[in-house]
Amino acid sequence: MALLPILEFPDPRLRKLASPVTHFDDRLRRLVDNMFETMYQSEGIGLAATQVNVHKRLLVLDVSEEKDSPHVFINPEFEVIEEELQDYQEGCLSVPGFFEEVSRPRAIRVSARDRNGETFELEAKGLLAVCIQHEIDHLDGKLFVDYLSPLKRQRIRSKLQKEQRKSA
Ligand code: GNR
Ligand code: NI
Repeated sequence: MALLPILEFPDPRLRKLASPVTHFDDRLRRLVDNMFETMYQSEGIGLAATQVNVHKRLLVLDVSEEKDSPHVFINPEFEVIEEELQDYQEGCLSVPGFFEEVSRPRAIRVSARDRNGETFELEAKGLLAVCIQHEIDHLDGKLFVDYLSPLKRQRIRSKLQKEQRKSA
């Protein structure tokens, strides 16, 4: 297995639209394994392929306390089943060190394929619903900072760019 480098805001590659996965092969399963390893090592609860510069529609997540509930979603789609919004203090491995409140629909129904290409459906609420919506946004080139005011987003951008210049 291998750790994959994570792109950081404002990297323009985070804005790419991911395309559907068409081949459910060993190469895909290796990518999934490497994404899990990268997510757990970074102490994230989710990771979208876009964040590791692979522009395919797949994401991994594990929102459990025990870190024993890995889930893969390939070509995921969702519909809102409860329009009422919930606020959650979101963070992102691609926006390190910043946490801000974002409002999203409370409950969703998701359909996706697993690593073998089998379709499945689930209903999600709470943190799982937040995380799935956050990850699908990544596949569409969207970041949680896009929901913030332009002023907040600009401040985050400047601070991160400064950090990135230091470590480059
Ligand atoms: O690790 C993560 N924590 C988190 C907290 C609140 C809302 C969403 C997230 S997802 C994030 C990992 C990540 O960046 N996934 O794309
Ligand atoms: Ni993220």
